[in-house]
Amino acid sequence: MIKIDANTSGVIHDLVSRSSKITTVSHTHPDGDAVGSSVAMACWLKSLGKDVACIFPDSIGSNLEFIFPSDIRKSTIVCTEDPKGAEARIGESDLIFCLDFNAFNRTEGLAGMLASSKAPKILIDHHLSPDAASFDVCVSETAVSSASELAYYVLMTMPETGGKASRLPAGSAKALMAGMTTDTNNFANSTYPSTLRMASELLDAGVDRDSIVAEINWCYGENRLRLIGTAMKDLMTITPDGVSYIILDKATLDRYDVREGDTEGLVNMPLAIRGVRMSIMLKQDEGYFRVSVRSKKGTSANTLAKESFNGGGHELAAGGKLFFPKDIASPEDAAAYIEKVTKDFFAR
Ligand SMILES: [Mn+2]
Repeated sequence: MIKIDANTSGVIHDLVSRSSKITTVSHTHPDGDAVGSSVAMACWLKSLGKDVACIFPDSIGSNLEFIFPSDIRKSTIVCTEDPKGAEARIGESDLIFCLDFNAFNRTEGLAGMLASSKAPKILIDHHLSPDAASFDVCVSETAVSSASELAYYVLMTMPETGGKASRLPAGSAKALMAGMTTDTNNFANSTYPSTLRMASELLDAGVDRDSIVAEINWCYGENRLRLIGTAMKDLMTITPDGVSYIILDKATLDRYDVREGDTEGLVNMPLAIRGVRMSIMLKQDEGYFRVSVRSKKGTSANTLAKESFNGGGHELAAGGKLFFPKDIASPEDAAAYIEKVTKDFFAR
């Protein structure tokens, strides 16, 4: 069961009380949990009268826009769109909340700005091996569903809520439920007793879960389903070790006009096959593939992502990058690379 110790909670509350310009930062390619935990903290800080901004390294999928109240969206900066704005904001912040990532390099373009910022930094995260030295306060737990869940329990220890979800600003309550729901795939994975308790308390406090689930699941364009059809029928390969892999190259991404968020969840689908132990998806970008790895219990997605894809994350859900020409000579070599590294991985 999660327990935010009183000392940590007191330090966080003191830092917040002493600060007026407070900024949240989350990871590159923000997912529902990155946005949910950021918006939840921002709404709470705003309710305390703070000057708040959320910063994300790059663009937010249109499917996640529903999480933002309009005032928070207005004070949100996307670094790739406004790097100077992001730098200025980080420079003038007197406190920074770092949400849903474990090391500055997960924020790409923001990493240097965070490293040179003198502001105290509070980490709230659920990934393995946080780079604790970079943060002044570390709230890091891996046995939770999401950063949103941890943020919820941090907020519950604040005197303003007194442990009552009904005292959260409505925007925080909704964002926390949304972030937890996306990171658990609607309670399909990494669901703990504390996760269900949080969900129950938020429901009791009046959060409209049905509309959140509808926003998450029913918000895609036709292109996404057409892409999934092609991916499953023509692009999925399954190796003798039970590794499924799908490579979305540039031509495929262009043909289906794939935008941020369109491939969400696709990597989980091959795990539905009984004999598949691990699923890998590659998505081509400039000079590298974005890599997602998922696995079933007993197989470590984190280890493979760390060893072979310059990444890491959670035991059963991790990510990374495969660079060309550094790791493979050209994009066409990706399939052979996956076959080789997974064969070696399962051979030991
Ligand atoms: Mn997360």
